[in-house]
Amino acid sequence: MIKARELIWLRWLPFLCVLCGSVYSSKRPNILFIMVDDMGWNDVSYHGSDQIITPNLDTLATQSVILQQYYSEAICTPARTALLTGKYPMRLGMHGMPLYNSEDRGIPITEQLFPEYLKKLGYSTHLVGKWHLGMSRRQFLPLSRGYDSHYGTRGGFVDYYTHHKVEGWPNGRQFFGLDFFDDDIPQNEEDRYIVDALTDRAIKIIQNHNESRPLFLHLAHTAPHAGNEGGLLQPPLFSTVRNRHIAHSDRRLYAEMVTHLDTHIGKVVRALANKGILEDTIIVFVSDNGAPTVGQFNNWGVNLPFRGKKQTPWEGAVRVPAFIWHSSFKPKVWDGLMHITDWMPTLLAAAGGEIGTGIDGVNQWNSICGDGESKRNDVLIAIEDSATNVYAAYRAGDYKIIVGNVSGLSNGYYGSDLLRLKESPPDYFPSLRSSDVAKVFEKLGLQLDYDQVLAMRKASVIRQLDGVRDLIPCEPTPTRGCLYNVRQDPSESHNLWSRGTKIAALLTSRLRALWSMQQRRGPLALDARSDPANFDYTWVPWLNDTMPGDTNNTNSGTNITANNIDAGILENTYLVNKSDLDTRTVASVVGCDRATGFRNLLCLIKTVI
Ligand SMILES: *[C@@H]1O[C@H](CO)[C@@H](O)[C@H](O)[C@H]1NC(C)=O
Ligand SMILES: *[C@@H]1O[C@H](CO)[C@@H](O)[C@H](O)[C@H]1NC(C)=O
Ligand SMILES: *[C@@H]1O[C@H](CO)[C@@H](O)[C@H](O)[C@H]1NC(C)=O
Ligand SMILES: *[C@@H]1O[C@H](CO)[C@@H](O)[C@H](O)[C@H]1NC(C)=O
Ligand SMILES: *[C@@H]1O[C@H](CO)[C@@H](O)[C@H](O)[C@H]1NC(C)=O
Ligand SMILES: *[C@@H]1O[C@H](CO)[C@@H](O)[C@H](O)[C@H]1NC(C)=O
Ligand SMILES: [Ca+2]
Repeated sequence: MIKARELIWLRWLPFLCVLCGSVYSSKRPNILFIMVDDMGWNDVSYHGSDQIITPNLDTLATQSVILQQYYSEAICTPARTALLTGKYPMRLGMHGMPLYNSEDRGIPITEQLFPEYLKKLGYSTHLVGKWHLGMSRRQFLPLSRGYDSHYGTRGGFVDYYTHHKVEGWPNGRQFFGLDFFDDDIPQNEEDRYIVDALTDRAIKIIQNHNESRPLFLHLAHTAPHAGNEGGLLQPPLFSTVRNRHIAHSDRRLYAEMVTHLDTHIGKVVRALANKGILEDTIIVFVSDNGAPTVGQFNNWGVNLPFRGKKQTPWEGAVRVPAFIWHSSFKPKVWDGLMHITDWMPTLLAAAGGEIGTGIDGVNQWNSICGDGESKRNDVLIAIEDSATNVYAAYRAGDYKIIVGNVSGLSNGYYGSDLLRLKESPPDYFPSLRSSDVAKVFEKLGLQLDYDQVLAMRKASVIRQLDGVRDLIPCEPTPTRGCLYNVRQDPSESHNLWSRGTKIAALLTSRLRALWSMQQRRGPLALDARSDPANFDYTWVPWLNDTMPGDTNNTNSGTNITANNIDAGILENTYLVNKSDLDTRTVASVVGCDRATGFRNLLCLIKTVI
């Protein structure tokens, strides 16, 4: 007997051929790209946790390709830069500290962004939610960068109810005003909970979509990022409490936000089904970076079993929930290495378009479709060169090094207390069955299969295979880094630096080469002319596109002029040794020494040299 699950694949078979085969048909898929903000690995239930139940996401995820080795950037602006350019943000001076609203900086206007590529393929392109890639000049805004419409916020975060941002400067000054727009029009009268307002707009875009064109809907929720300092946790006020079983009050409020987000993502999927375009829509779900469990703008999200938190070089900052759904996909947990820069070439390939050249992202489409090997061997995880911290992290094959100065960062394990339960959580499978997504799937002939869902869920749990735990977790010093086999040791608790000197040398050398390609950033430059008090308490562009920058740290114009540190701090660190950068090659650093026993690395070298 053919099971329901198989039936739906038969039913959707035509799309399977269109999408996964090399032959491109004239119908381009719709793309719903959902990015949530600051959600950690342990904040969804499909990774195995019974604490915050996310039935809509789990129903989708367990019918998807779950990306188990997916890396994002450690923080908002770099993540969004990488997504929309396909480049490591350090090439564009967009790495490190995220943008202040009052900075005259954005993605260099010489870059062609992902929505611009899609527009050339005929897509109708909409951003609903957060931008955070420049707002000092109109030329930096979404409507100048390939989006037909933008509804939402231009900066890093806002209050969930007033949609205002309070920005604190390092010198103690405060600026505050509305940051919520419908294209150019400030939304002063809008006072709905932000998740609801964004969802409503996303649904309207789907309902009004003219199917003669394919749809790109980029839904960039601001939740569950913290609000302003005075209201970090902002659960929906008038909805039924769903998480009484969580022992810690703050964690419970956070869970209410996540549950609400999950429910509303279900509504968007339902809208696609009602429109009759779900089968022909690719749905991507990702978080932009790991949760800030502690510290500034903490939201009580949890990244365990990963180490660290947002804005660190540890896995907790960059290994985030990620999956891709299409009706033609056979559900699986894909173990291939993937980076956020890969989305642009991958989804452009799915759309039958040009991939773009000179980028760091690689096209993973056929690998994801066909359960193939990853098309990438390595990931540049972080390069931070701010005045206070200089560090970098890099993964090649299964190995990852962290070098530089991480003192002052959060290098531990956070949130185990937050995971405590005081009563039983809702039953898992019935929760999924009653979700919007499950009901929509049922209507289309896909009945959730208990064993299949549990098998997917089990396969997406992170397993710690290396049982050795250092007494004191490694932190890099000026004379040595930390080295981990993150496939065996995803919690980064067993440092291999002294055992694996050749690997460490290889990875350090390649990291140096990458580091030499970075577009350095000048010191933080904030412009008081941005003060919303000058503009009826609204954050608006305060510079004309043609006006020269007040500082040398702007990315406007054709030249990037961020390079105004002469005796830069980098020269003082052991990592950047100019004489090393040019001459060293991979081969000269490490021979193919089979005796080390690190067979995986040897394979890697073979493919790299
Ligand atoms: C959709 O777009 C096509 C082509 O531009 C147009 O002919 C058609 O009238 C549109 N349909 C609706 C419902 O607006
Ligand atoms: C490391 O950074 C901290 C600030 O975060 C600084 O105080 C310290 O001096 C730095 N250490 C080195 C060796 O540069
Ligand atoms: C920018 O240009 C507009 C119209 O061209 C003008 O009205 C406005 O005053 C200019 N703003 C600044 C800050 O120069
Ligand atoms: C920008 O750079 C120029 C030349 O290096 C320098 O004279 C000027 O003071 C800098 N301006 C600012 C605001 O840093
Ligand atoms: C860009 O830099 C080049 C070389 O430094 C200079 O000649 C040119 O005038 C600059 N262009 C702009 C728009 O600043
Ligand atoms: C930099 O490299 C040169 C040549 O390889 C070496 O002599 C020097 O000691 C190195 N400097 C540091 C700080 O490692
Ligand atoms: Ca974020």
